[in-house]
Amino acid sequence: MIQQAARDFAQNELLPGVIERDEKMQFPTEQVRMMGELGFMGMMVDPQYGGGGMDTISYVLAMEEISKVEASCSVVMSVNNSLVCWGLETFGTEEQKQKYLTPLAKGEIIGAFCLSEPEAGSDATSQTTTAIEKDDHYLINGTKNWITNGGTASVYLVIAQTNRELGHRGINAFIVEQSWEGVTVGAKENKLGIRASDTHSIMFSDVKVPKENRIGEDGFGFKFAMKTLSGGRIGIAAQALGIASGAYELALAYSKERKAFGKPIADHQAIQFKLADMSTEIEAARLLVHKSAWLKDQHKNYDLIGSMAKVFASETAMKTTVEAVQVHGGYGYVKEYHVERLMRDAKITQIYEGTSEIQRIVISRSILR
Ligand code: COS
Repeated sequence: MIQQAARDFAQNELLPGVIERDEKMQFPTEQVRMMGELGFMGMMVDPQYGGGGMDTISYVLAMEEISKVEASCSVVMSVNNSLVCWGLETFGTEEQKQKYLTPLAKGEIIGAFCLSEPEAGSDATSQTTTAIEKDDHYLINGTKNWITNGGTASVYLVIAQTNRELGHRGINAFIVEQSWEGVTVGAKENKLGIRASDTHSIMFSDVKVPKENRIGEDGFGFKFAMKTLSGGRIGIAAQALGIASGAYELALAYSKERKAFGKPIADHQAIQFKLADMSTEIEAARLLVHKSAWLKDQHKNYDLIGSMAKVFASETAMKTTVEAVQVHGGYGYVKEYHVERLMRDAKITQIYEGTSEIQRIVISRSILR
């Protein structure tokens, strides 16, 4: 039922304007509001905090369907669910959950996760943003880059260095409101893909953050980021899977319609083999995504399989979308046929929430441990 609801929403509400939003870099404001109403913005959050109380399997099913049509929309959903809501529900205080998690889970407001910096993406321990303790508050200074939902979010989870001598054990995570003095939203990035999503740099200048807005114990910030990103990778793997399966479904349908040399191109072995490879890799990616979601639901360790799912699904998305454009020939290169957008959208899944190279580090460390 959840899969069907997400599929209907994507086909009826996302498909009609998706090309225009991509071209104009127009944030899907109305569509994100509807996702909140449908319960897609806080799917796994306990109903007592305004969430859907669903499992991770339900979440990845919905992510796949929405990503088949508009990855710019599913990234908003992924960041809000996997990073912001999960992070707050798992590690936040009761007051933080009442004040911030509840409106976030209902989709009344949107959240963002501020870890990356101009000089620290993969090397996440090298944080230059500082959070200096003063009496009853911290003062935050620094710049965060590539922040998804940067302009639309009301609430940021910000990772910053409090005590440099302690290295990653001196890093903290904070809840910061966009409206607070000293927070500046930089220009919107003009991106290759997921163009309708809202990516900004965020500057913090002497931003006064009350101590009760720190997440977890002093020095917990890096572990907070790592644990949260581990689950985030399942969401992005599901997004990549959706981009791949969306492109494959379009290529399959087109191959039955388009004729060349007197017959549908699906009757030519060159196209048949492409479809065979695409569907096989998508099925393998889906099994990894579902296994990682299932492990999370069983409260088992999902770091390894989540990274495997992310690297495999994102590389499948890239390969599949390139082939889907090829199957479409010249039509694949123009916007009306959707596959060129899916190809551009696929690329980011190999980069954000841990590049493919970072996933390979996590995987190899785990198997060699
Ligand atoms: N869960 C909990 N703790 C974790 C963890 C995880 N998944 N991964 C690492 N940690 C902990 C380690 O246990 C270690 O703590 P202790 O010193 O107390 O044992 C600490 O974090 C530092 O880990 P490590 O020494 O492995 O750090 P490295 O600098 O070698 O970096 C990687 C590890 C590369 C895996 C990490 O920096 C990373 O994931 N980088 C990518 C970040 C990212 O996704 N950026 C994209 C931004 S979001 S769009």
